[in-house]
Amino acid sequence: MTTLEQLYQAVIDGKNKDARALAQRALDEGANPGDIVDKALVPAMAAVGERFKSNEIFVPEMLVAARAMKEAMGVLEPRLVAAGITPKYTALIGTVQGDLHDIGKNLVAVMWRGSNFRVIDLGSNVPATKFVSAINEHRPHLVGLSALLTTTMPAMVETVRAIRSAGCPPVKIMVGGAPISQQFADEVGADGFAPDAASAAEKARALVESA
Ligand code: B1M
Repeated sequence: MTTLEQLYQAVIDGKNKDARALAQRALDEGANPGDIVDKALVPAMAAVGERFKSNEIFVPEMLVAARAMKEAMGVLEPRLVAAGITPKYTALIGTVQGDLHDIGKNLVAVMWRGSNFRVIDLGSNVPATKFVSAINEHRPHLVGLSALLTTTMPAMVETVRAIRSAGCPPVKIMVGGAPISQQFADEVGADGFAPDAASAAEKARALVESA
């Protein structure tokens, strides 16, 4: 197996020390840091997402793989920055006001990072006004809203409305969370919905690439 193939497998297996060492070895062997991301880390997280979607693995395995990816990125990031290679797309994400659930939102953020997005995580219990000011500040391509409570679905409606009416720079809006459906996304005027973190990564790319 090549070093990149070993790195791909180490991320899937959640072996964070190996992932770090293999990323360093790939650099030492002369691999381009952008290629290491594109040919090993992004495909590994995509494979993890597919296994999660088909219930072959569950949240803990996904988080362990994400940690391994983060370790490898720790080695690559200084080289990527030095080479002026930054992710092409920026995304904001947060759980809407009144809602403290953040595990699913964090997984979506992981999968977006694994798809080579720069992700700014606003956390949970985020008021609509904070989404609006963050969009104005960071000018993301995509904003993701998560809600886990039926009682916070109105806050999602309010947040989409605030973003659309505040004269923000153009941005795609994706919504998700256990009580959210495609029908609800259509009703609130979101651009996209995803039922899980792996689909959220696929949907994110489709939305920003179609813009
Ligand atoms: Co809460 N809770 N909780 N809780 N909690 C639920 C959601 C609930 C279904 C439990 C139940 O009653 N059976 C229920 C909601 C009922 C409803 O509204 N229909 C509930 C309740 C009622 C509450 C409280 C009100 C309880 C109380 O205090 N009386 C309270 C509310 C607090 C608040 O938010 N204001 C509360 C509190 C909590 C804890 C703080 C204890 C804790 C949260 C800890 C944390 O997140 N840091 C908690 C937890 C852990 C849960 C359960 C057990 C698990 C949620 C979770 O993390 N799932 C949950 C019951 C359950 O689901 N079994 C429950 C795992 C996670 C990976 O899945 O978040 O669905 P999920 O994310 C998925 C998808 O939904 C999707 O991708 C993710 C990964 O595949 N997704 C997106 C999520 N966001 C997305 C965004 C996208 C796209 C996809 O695009 C942007």
